[in-house]
Amino acid sequence: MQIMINEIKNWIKEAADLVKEEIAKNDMTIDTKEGRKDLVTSVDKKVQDFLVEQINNFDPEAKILAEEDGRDRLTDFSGRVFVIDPIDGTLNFVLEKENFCIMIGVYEEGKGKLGFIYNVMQDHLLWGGREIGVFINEENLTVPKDLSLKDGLVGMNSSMYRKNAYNAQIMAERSMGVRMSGCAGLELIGLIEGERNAYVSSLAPWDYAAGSIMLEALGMEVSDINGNPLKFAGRELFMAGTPSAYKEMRALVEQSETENS
Ligand code: 2AM
Ligand code: CA
Repeated sequence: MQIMINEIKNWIKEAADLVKEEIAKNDMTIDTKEGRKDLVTSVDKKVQDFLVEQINNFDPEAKILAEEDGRDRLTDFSGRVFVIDPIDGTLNFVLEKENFCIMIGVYEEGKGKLGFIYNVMQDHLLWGGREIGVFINEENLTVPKDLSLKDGLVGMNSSMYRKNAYNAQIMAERSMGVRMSGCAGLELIGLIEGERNAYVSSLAPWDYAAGSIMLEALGMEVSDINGNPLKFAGRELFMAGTPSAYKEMRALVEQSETENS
């Protein structure tokens, strides 16, 4: 496992250098996917191609689930699976040139083994898993405090908040405040480091894979909004939090469903 950890760290650092070079060149192409706010750039594709090539060289048998280039569906999770988001927070990448991440999750026989989230512009790598614990760069991370909903900041997607979906506005009201970074990786880093108590958003598997592995290693709760295991099949409502905040938020979700039925 140590060999694989070192390999993946090297790939991520090389991918990040590639991203920084592309920012400096300032000639990336930007296309839309499913609407004017759903962007993909030539850099997302270059980074994904680079990571796919490294994975194929390292383990030709491994399967890959990744956001771009028609690799976004996988039904067979047997063996080793790499789940990749080449750039998480593409809108931030394009508009802010910061606040985006590169993420890789490694699964073996359907079980989360290793997660990596790299905040590229801050040179901040979170990595780890159940067997080895979680690290920030080379520093071992301790399990964050079990913050209750009222004692911390909740990460939330803006549309859920606006529509008060699943009592999202009440979750926000009961917390210390809401944060919306536009980057799932940053929200998940916040939770892993104990700077957030929960995160709820509509996410795809490559948005939540790496973070879920590290959160579970730290004893945090991770599921879909109804408390069921995540499906790794398209976008779904993701919910994660400290045990206390998660429990309170799940109760608010259930309450909203009773009120609406
Ligand atoms: P992405 O940049 O890799 O697409 C923004 O709220 C966060 O949610 C980002 O991490 C973004 O990841 C993710 N996300 C997933 N699907 C999205 C969508 N259809 N529109 C906007 N953000 C999406
Ligand atoms: Ca992406």
